Amino acid sequence: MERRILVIGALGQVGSDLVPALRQIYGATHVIASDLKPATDEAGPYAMLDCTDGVALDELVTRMRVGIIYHLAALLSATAERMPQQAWRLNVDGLYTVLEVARLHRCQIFVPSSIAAFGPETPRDPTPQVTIQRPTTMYGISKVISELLCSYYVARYGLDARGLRFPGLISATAPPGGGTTDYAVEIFHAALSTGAYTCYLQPDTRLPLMYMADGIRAMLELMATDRERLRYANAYNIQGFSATPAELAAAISRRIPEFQIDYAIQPYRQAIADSWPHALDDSAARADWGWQPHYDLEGMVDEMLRVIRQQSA
Ligand code: AKB
Repeated sequence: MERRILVIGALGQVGSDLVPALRQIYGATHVIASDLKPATDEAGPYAMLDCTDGVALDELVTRMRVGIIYHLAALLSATAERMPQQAWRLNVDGLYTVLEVARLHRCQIFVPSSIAAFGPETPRDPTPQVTIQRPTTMYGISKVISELLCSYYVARYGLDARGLRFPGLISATAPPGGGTTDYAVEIFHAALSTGAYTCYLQPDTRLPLMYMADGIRAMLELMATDRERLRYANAYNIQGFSATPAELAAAISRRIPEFQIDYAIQPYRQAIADSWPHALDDSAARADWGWQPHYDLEGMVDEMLRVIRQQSA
């Protein structure tokens, strides 16, 4: 029997889109979803799991013959700033536990990084693949540690660890929860339900963003690429497009003319966004494994409105 795929943090924003995509490709029984909470559907095998519990994880990987792990469990930037101790425990201790199990069972592993791995001293327009990384948030610090720890396991143990520096991901499937880029998802639901949205970032705050379908495809493509081709296996810059809240609102207004946006700035989230890149240079990903986004701002807005309308029909 072929070794199976385990998704840790399967009920989160990325996992909610990744698990169905993996099940479509590899078959439902080959993809085990896991999270802290009970299962929300019966579409395939599911395990309740706290990824900081190494014994439980080891038992699951052994019993289910897991060969590939997507480790998505993490507190996002805004929540991590409110609860830095919990963020360290999940984002750093949790990753260490998962890497150890991956090492012992020789699993291939995907670990997402983020634009948060950069800080105010990083060149931001665009941010190069290799550059200064001195983030000022607990989430960002945990992402730099995660990149370095994965590199260590690759160099020291030959582990096949891979990852992407994700921009703000936009999806209609599941809400992000606790990030700085959550506005880019909330705005669509608000536009279609009340016709108005109050944004917590300044209208001119430019950030790299990506439609989730591109993010899922990027993960699958990276994991399928020959290892020898990957110069930066566990931390590739990728982005779909860059936009400000005002540009996003204008794109929505072109389709929903009555849509209104106003701004009530949350200083802590604004400070996080101000320390992040405006755009990422993703030329290394394009050169090494053929990365190419399919959705620009307009394509993403069309798709988000179409999918949310379909969900509520
Ligand atoms: C967040 O806003 O914290 C995340 C991220 C950019 O990693 N969406």
